[in-house]
Amino acid sequence: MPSLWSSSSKGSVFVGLCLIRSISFTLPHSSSVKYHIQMARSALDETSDSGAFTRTASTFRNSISRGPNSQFPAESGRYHLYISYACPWASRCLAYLKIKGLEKAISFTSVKPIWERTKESDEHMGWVFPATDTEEPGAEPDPLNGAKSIRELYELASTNYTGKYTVPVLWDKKLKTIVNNESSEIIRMFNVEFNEIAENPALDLYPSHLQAQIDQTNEWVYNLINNGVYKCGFATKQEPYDVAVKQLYEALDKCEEILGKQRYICGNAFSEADIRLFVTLIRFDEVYAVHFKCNKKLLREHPNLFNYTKDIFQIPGISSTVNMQHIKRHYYGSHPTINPFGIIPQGPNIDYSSPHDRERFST
Ligand SMILES: N[C@@H](CCC(=O)N[C@@H](CS)C(=O)NCC(=O)O)C(=O)O
Repeated sequence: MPSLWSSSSKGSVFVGLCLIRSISFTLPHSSSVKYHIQMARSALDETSDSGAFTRTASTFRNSISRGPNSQFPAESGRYHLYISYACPWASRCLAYLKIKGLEKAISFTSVKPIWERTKESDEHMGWVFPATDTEEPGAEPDPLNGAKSIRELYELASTNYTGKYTVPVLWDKKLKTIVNNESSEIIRMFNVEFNEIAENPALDLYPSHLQAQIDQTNEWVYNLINNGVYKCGFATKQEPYDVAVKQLYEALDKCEEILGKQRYICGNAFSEADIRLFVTLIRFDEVYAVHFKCNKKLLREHPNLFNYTKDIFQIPGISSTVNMQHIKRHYYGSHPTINPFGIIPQGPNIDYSSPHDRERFST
């Protein structure tokens, strides 16, 4: 397979890699479950012939639960969360881990920010661990399996896995497998299933009276904003880019209007929908505006959205989940089809710990 990193043949290589095939397989520890996945080796392969970015679904979809007969019971010390600080999906899991007070119950490790070769025998580029504690501030060697890459963890969990090697990965130390690699499900587990051991069990970010509203908000926020910025950035033709940008800015305008009337996106109570929106907003001006060509209007030109982002950043525990060095180095350094020389823009270095005006709303 030709290398995506070969600058002399970028265009044709990219088109050549846009082959997505289907495959069915069974994972260990879930004998009755057949997984049907779309083969794509990285996000860079997820562009169709029309030039539009289409994300493939996550594969490992087991649940940790409090139930007595659970295959994956909510035990302290049993699970490990593998993340990249760069990744918005992994960061929302880490945000939950922090605000629910699960740090003693669930350990976590971040990989290095810039994708590297994961094997000598092929060209795949992906998340890798540093060799030592000091090599990369914020990242650590894999403490459980001594894996060199996230890919190795997927290969330990399943011998015939051929999908993407994504973070987050929720790992079971006892069964030595991946419980779940879908962040929207991991955060729901963290919200309630560990309440007997969480330091903050009373915090419910998906309360029953708000569930319908949160689900409905998540739907458009995911499609138009969280994934919307990727649709802008990974489009390989003008038209899908134009469509994605239009939809993104309509959705941001909608948020700006909602946040002019209430403190949070689903009312005056902080909820799951806020964490899901926040992880994209915090990356917006530093990365997406430049790297993904979302520059029609900056986040800091939306007064309500900008102050809202600061408000959430200042919730205890959240700022520690934002490592802007990792975020910038990852995006600008890992997508050679978008930024072939890996130059990292110097600005804008926004201080999200500065005062905001969101206390004007009652909570
Ligand atoms: N559906 C997944 C998406 C995770 C995802 O796309 N992670 C990206 C990083 S932001 C990744 O690991 N990509 C690896 C690759 O594309 O090879 C989730 O929300 O958990």
